Amino acid sequence: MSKITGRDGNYTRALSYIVKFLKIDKFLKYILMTSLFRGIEFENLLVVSRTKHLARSFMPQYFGKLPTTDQPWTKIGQVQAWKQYDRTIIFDCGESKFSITILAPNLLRVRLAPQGEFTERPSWAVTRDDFEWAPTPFDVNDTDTSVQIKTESIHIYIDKSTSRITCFDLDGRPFAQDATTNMGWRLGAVAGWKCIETDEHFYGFGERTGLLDKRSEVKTNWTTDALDYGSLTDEMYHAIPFFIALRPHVAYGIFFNTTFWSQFDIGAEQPGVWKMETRGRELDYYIIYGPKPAQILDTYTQLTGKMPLPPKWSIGYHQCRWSYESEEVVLTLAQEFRTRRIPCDVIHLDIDYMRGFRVFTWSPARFSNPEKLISDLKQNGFKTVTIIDPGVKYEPEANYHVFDEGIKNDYFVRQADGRLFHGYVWPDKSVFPDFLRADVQKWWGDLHKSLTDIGIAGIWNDMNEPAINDRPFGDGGVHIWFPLDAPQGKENSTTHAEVHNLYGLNMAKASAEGLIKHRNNERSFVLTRSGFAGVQRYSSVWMGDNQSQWEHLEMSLPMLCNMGLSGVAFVGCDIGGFAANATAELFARWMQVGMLYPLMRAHSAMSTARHEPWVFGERVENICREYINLRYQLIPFFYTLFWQAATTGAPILRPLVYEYPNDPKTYMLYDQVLLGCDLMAAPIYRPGVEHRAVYLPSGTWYDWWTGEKYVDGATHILAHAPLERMPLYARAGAVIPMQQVTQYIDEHPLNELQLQIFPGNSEYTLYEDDGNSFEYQKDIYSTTNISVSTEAEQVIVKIAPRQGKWKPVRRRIIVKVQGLGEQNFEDDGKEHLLKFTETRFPHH
Ligand code: MIG
Repeated sequence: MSKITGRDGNYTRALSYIVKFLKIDKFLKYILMTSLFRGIEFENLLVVSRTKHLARSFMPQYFGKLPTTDQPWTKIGQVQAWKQYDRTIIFDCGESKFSITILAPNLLRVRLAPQGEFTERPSWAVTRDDFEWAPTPFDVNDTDTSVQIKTESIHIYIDKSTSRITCFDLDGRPFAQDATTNMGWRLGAVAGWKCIETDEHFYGFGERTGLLDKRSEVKTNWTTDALDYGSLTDEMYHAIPFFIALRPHVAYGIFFNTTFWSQFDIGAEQPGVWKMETRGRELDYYIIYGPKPAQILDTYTQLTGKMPLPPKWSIGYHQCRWSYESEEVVLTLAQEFRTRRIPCDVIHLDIDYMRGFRVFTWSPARFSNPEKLISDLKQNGFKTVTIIDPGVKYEPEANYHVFDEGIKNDYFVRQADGRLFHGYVWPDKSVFPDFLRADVQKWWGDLHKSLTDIGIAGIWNDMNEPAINDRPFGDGGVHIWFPLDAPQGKENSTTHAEVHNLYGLNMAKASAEGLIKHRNNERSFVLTRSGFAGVQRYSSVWMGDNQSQWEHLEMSLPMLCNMGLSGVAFVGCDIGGFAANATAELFARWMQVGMLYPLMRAHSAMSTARHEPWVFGERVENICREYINLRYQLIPFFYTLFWQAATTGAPILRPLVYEYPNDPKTYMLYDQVLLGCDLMAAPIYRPGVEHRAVYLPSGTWYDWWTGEKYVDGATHILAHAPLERMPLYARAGAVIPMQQVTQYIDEHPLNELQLQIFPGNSEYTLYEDDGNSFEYQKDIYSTTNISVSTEAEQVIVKIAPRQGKWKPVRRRIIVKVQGLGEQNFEDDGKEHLLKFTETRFPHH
């Protein structure tokens, strides 16, 4: 153990600076500071207090590098023998064994059993067992020094003397190459190490603050209430142990199949090496080859599941606040939207609608007739979403049905010694359902009937990391979680250490399944704060408690892009910022950016100023209206993107690197985003800024607002963006389906569909269905292929016959070609070929 002495110049100063900003209590900070300067052994100090955890969670980049007294790793030995069993090859390395299973031409699973025994592991996040993958051909060759496996798309090389695994693409470029230390274990942990190639960049990692590329950072997977997060925060609400590594022409994904505490170190400990470590018993990970990011996500979402199509109304604008605290307040709010002609579909009710924060109850004083409220809102075109937290008020003999039923059936988490676990959350002393259990999930899902019976259309799950205090709220105290040895589950029983990361996921699952069951053939909306890999199967997610600060607006785009690159497409941040007060300018800019979020919800915290679109005066109100209107016009475009996400796992909001993976200029580009592949935004996220550089990747682009054409990109332009303007561009060939502005989705049948087209060459598929029922799962949907081709002065738009069983109402299709005018026809579902030329429609 090395000492960090007070005389050690810069290093100490750097550390003290870090300590200064740690979120720990003042006393600990004082001890840390003084010890630093006295040269006390740092590690001992960390062990003394809970600071160890906090230090790691707040300053991983720095503290990850501190010398520790951890045991050395035992490295895997050489391959002594190997044997193939169907699609799995098992390598015998003395005491330990590892295996490689070929699941698809671009997908393999690697497992290491340090003690030589592969245990039957429940598959918590992976929806497809190994045997469920279609058979795929591959060859295995044995030489003196290596075993070589070839699939249709990759080669895998296993060096016998070191057991190192290296993959190659068909052009012989290596990827996912084991480092010199390749696999190892020590008491309570297993790990794997691989090389970082020159110019390799790292994306995904689930919910992460900071910018886009995570090289040189440490990312821990442990669901946490990340209150007051900033760009250096490590653990977040969601834990998704998945990332994509990318360089020109080569990209692969790694899904680390462990629900235990785990961590990626992307070159922080050793530049040139990335590491994955878990406190689980086995190393178990999947390598997914691209090379296109789209291919990686498609395969990754075959592993962890695709999202279902949400109801169309949930793609509209959501208004939320902690709290709209009474019926009157909610009704006035709803009326404001309609009077001011600002579209809105959803109103969220935060914790104050409940009676003393008891889940599945209503405050009789403030919400005396929820059924009437919800039906009034419904008449006015609003859907109501209520928050539900996991903590159940500990309240014996008080006729609180949720507590009584839970106790009677022993549904709540207990400690290892059998005593009921309790902690403190909003309802004060509380107990917590064991969502790992199928019977608890069902019970919880059924509790939602009391809400769906009165018309609740969606559920918002909060605090499900779970966030728990050791003392009543307001009494100070610290965050705790269930004891790590607390038993959980029934069929697959284990301890909290293994399934901590799954608590939010399983709560969201219970909510989603309850809603499906109790809302007859209507799709519902679920929103969860915490989740794990695969959360997209059950719920949308938001990035928790952000702040009304420019930095948080800026960070929102890379955060959401990395979520999208982690298989979770239906994501959003609180527009305007949750904590603190937005300025008028910040709010206007945030609404512009918010229009791009797949989940467009504004929210603000208790004791902040109100943040509705109209509170900042007329100018900002007009801006909000304009951008919310644009969102509503773009609903057919967004809905088609949701369908793409549901069928292929593609993100809705994409960083440019997703579409241009061979263009290194996109690798760090976090402040421009694509919706699908056709619309690109370059928002303003700084105060007082009216101009910004915009990178136009190769190809031709059009300014959305002025129609100005930029021929052959891969260049920067300077965009002018006064407060009313968010720079927006369309790719040549883009087909953007749009509709009339309505005040809410399904306000009235739409007798027009507009196709906004930009000259170029491309193919587009429009997806449509009723937007609300599950009939689409019975093939009641339609797709329309539209192709655009441009030659000299002429643009030809071919709308192919509509495919599928869903039929729109009577409508006209208006085709507008940028700069060349418009034509329209009655939508008869048949083929239409339209020609646009300069001469017929002169430029204006
Ligand atoms: O302890 O329900 O992130 O969106 O408004 C705070 C009150 C609990 C945290 C959520 C936030 C919500 C708030 N909740």
